[in-house]
Amino acid sequence: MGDLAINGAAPAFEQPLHVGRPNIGSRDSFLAYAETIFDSRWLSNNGPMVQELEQRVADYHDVKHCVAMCNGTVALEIAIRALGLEGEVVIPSYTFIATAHALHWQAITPVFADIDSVTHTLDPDAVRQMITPRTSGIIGVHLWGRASAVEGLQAIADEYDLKLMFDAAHAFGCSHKGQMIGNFGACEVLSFHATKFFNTFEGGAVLTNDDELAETMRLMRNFGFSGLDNVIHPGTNGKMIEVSAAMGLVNLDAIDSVIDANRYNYHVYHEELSKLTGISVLTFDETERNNYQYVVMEVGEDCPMTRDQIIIALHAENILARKYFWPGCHNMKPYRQLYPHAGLLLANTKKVADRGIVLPTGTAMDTGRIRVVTSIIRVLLTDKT
Ligand code: T4K
Repeated sequence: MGDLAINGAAPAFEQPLHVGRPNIGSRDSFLAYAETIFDSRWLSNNGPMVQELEQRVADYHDVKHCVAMCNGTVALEIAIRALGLEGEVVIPSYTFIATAHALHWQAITPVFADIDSVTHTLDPDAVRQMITPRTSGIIGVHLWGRASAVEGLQAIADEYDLKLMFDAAHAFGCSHKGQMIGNFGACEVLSFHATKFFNTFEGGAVLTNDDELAETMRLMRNFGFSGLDNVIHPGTNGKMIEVSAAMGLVNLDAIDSVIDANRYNYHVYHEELSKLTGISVLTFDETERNNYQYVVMEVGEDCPMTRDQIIIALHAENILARKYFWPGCHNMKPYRQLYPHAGLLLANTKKVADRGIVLPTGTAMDTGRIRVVTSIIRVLLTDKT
């Protein structure tokens, strides 16, 4: 086909379409908050805006505590430490590298268990296989905002006396069986990175109903200080700054419209792409609350093109689709060298990581652009059949 950029035509889009283009609420409100920050000269250290954001995020998730942090990775590290994880912790390999690094960084061994190829989240039976006398915990990841097998993982944690926590970086505003994320396991960790549908520039938080755990994490994120000159706990600097909290407050005000845009985009993609054979779009349980922030297309075995061929063709059109979280953490350094045989037990991880394509969505997209993206995919696939 001569009208495709891979065949020499001009790209469909002059400017690149990114996955993870930030959603930004009212600029005027943000600038007003910034004036308040400057006037008050209160920039960091658990300021009033951080406290307000924590209260609102906790209320939003119907959970007792939200402990805001400077990013999701530090939030993971602090939660892992506050829970007293050590030795080995079972996690999926099919996740963002931060889940594994947050453990390795603290000399804890991430043990990769396989996922379910339909849900893309940890398969409890695979987790069970990986438990040893050194195992202290499990970290489930609510990938794409779809809840992990919460009950299955909790049952294993109870049986083996393990700590269970969740990496909920994708799951802000999502629910499981009618209950908001934040209420499962000992605690759940959110990311507010710029590319997440709810952002604070950089940021993250831990949600928990455990008073003691929340208090420990509050100490840990502020060097262990309890009042002036009084350090009562080991700690680090995990504090969120006021300007980040201000961005969070502004983006919380806009959250319903962002979710509406994401939901609408997802439905347009789903409707258009489900007409094609060889590919499918990952669905969400419409009876739950979803943020629809990731639109994930899966390339089936009957697809006339490989996933990588489709990605190359889309990139040529300036559609910067992504192959998150290929090739799996176990295939990245240092884990590839440390555990060279990990892949032997990760067949579903490989299968899923090799066929996923994440498409641009969010408020930077609209129906017109999405229809161009889907028609390019249609032409690509039809041309090959
Ligand atoms: N656990 C899970 C399951 C996670 O997915 C993540 C983060 C974490 C833990 C850790 O949370 P944080 O410590 O990050 O809070 C992104 C993000 O950097 C990362 O936060 C996120 N997961 C991951 C899934 O995606 P990349 O590889 O997409 O690259 P990045 O950040 O360069 O952004 C992608 C594209 O977005 C850029 O090409 C352009 C666009 N973009 C990006 C930024 C930052 C913008 O248009 N504006 C921007 O400001 O990693």
